[in-house]
Amino acid sequence: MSRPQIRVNRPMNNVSFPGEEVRNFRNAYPEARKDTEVEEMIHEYRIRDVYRWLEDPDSTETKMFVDAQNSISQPFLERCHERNMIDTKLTKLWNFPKYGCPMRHGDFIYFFKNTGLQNQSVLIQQETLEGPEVVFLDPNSLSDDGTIALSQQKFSEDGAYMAYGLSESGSDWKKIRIRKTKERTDFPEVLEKVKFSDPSWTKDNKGFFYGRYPDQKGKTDGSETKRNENQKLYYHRVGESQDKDTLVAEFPEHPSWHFQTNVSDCGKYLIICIGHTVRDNLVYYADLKEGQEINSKLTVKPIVDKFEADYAYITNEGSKMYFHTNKDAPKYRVVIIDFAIPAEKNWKTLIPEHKTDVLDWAKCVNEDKLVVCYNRDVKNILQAFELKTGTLIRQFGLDIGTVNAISGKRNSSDIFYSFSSFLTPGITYHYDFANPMEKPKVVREIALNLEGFNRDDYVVEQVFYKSKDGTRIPMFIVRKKRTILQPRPCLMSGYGGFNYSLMPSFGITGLMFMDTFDGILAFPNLRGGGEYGINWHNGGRLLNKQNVFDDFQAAAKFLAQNNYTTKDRLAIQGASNGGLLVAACINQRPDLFGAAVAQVGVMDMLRFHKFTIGHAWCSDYGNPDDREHFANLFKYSPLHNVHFPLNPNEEYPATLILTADHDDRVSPLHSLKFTAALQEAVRHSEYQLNPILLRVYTNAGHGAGKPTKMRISEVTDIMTFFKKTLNIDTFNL
Ligand code: X99
Repeated sequence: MSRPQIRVNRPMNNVSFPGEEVRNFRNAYPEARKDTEVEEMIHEYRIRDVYRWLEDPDSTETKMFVDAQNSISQPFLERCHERNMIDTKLTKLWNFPKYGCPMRHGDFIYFFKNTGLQNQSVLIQQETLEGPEVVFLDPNSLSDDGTIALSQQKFSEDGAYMAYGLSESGSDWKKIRIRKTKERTDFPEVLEKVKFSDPSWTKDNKGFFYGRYPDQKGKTDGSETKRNENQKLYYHRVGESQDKDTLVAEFPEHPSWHFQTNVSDCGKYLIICIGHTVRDNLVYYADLKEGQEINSKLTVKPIVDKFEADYAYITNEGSKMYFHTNKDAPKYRVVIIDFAIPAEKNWKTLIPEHKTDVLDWAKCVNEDKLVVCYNRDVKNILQAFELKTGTLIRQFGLDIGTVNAISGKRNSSDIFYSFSSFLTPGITYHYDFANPMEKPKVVREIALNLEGFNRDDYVVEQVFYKSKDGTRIPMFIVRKKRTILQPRPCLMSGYGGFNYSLMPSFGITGLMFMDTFDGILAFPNLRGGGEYGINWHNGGRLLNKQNVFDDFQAAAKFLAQNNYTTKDRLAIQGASNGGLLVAACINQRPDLFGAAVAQVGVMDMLRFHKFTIGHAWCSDYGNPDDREHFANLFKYSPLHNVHFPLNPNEEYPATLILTADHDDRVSPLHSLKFTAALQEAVRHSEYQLNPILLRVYTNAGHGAGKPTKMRISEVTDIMTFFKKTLNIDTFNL
């Protein structure tokens, strides 16, 4: 083992403020040791992995690398007079009360509320919508810095108990506790080693099923990189310790399997949806006999035993089970599978696939109604159908935007649903099927009272542009109304993967960018997403993944050609799979972008499957152990495609790479290795004047549950970075 060799050539603390250095950083980057001995033959490729040592998060050398990077990026982002002004404005913009969608459980109504700047939203309990608000669970009281987040909650059928998961420092790991809803006190037990699993209560309110991972050596706090394998299904009884839990199902021959369970609405079945990646699942079930103790393994029977489509349980009438599926329906349908005669030829379609719209989800309420949400050209449509006949009975009017949440129960006639869009932070409606003639009532509207910000000054337009292969790609553009378009600073964000649809949503970051820089926002809906169903996903995954990058690059060209922006004013941003998108695109077309922010990205496409839940992404990326997929991944893997800029067109845009020490979804090693390789590649190029910076946050993870204070500070970093690196002509604070 060679000695740590991190050298910061020119510590930035020497750079004087306020005349700080913005360009020409090449000599400042730390020199990371290249271990030329790590070399392997994979398929017919000889692959060197000189920064393999950065995969160990605990080594002194890795910690020194992170410190050295932060010691450059932090002063860059913090030592400028604009930062404080940006921080002050952002904090002001953020400070308005936010409300979640109310939900009824037992005798109470619950909803999340944030007064404005609270680190974590508080779960409020009420007896009636108009009644007093009682604090039911305040995560802010659980830690000083707001890093303990409430990451899941499931109420028992009678509403007497709430099983809830707490996550620390942004990790995917959860600790489950149970709260009595009347007393607002907890049972003593804490269930550990839980992730990727929602509890499902049995209808006798005595306990719930949940997935647990085996004990592992070393840490289990989210800073470790160990693969998540061998999840098992357990039953927990309220009031007992976790070691008394009953193992109800395990599949040791399939270590990658993970489980989503539902206790059927009638209580007589446990439906187990089994995934091995993040796409396609099997359906198994077990009988739950009334009054019978769950104290041994359940007998599970397969209904769907091939990974070829998605299935999600909606409700059931006896043995007739209603599923949301894309089996033989790329835009999804509602199908009835009778567990008594499960052969596929006996399946009945209740709501057939729509010609153009994607059926996103369906929920059973009022005993006999299905509330169904569609996606039509990246805008949601909400409708109600008869459960018995599949007849459309109602259309809920909605503006252009997204249904973020719905709450309702099969045995209750009313629903709450929340809507938001680019310029609408949130409206919650109440509708009661018992009074079908009454219109949905607005129960809460999040008000934006921002000084100087008038929603009517802005427009949202949807354009359709042609990608490299001629495919028509939708894109939302949000901007100030103007009589003539003039090139403005533009923030373009993308994701393009995992069948996930990037729907219109409200964000303070976007508002801040538009207001402060007189900027515009662009959201292309790239292939690989779910916007047009499974064929849209297929168009941007596996051997088609390059299409996603082509779609993003075509969007940049469209925006410049149509006078929305110019290359030196165009910033791109993406997180997670979107971080991969940004990194791949700056490697492929550095000439199209002025600045780039890649957050928590997947950067080493040859080894992503070896860490935490990475193996589950083979459904989008392909399996590197497969020769053909390996060859494809090698072509775009950000780590393996950095270049030495040979001329000004090959200069990388100003690039900010962000990650966090407790990100156990996408391990920080991806960003660390990519930064080391990228800085090394550009180090001796006279054409690389834009900075390449890495910032590693502490006590933070992939993004979920991040305290408001840290969110604001991260957005401040990003905005400060843009202010210093983009061509910004207006600075309005
Ligand atoms: C995931 O990796 C999801 C992980 N995950 C499960 C859960 O596999 O959160 C699972 C099973 C049961 C309950 C909860 C979970 N995802 C979600 C991908 C993208 C996603 C992800 O986070 F599919 F949308 N990635 C990070 C993909 C590449 C970068």
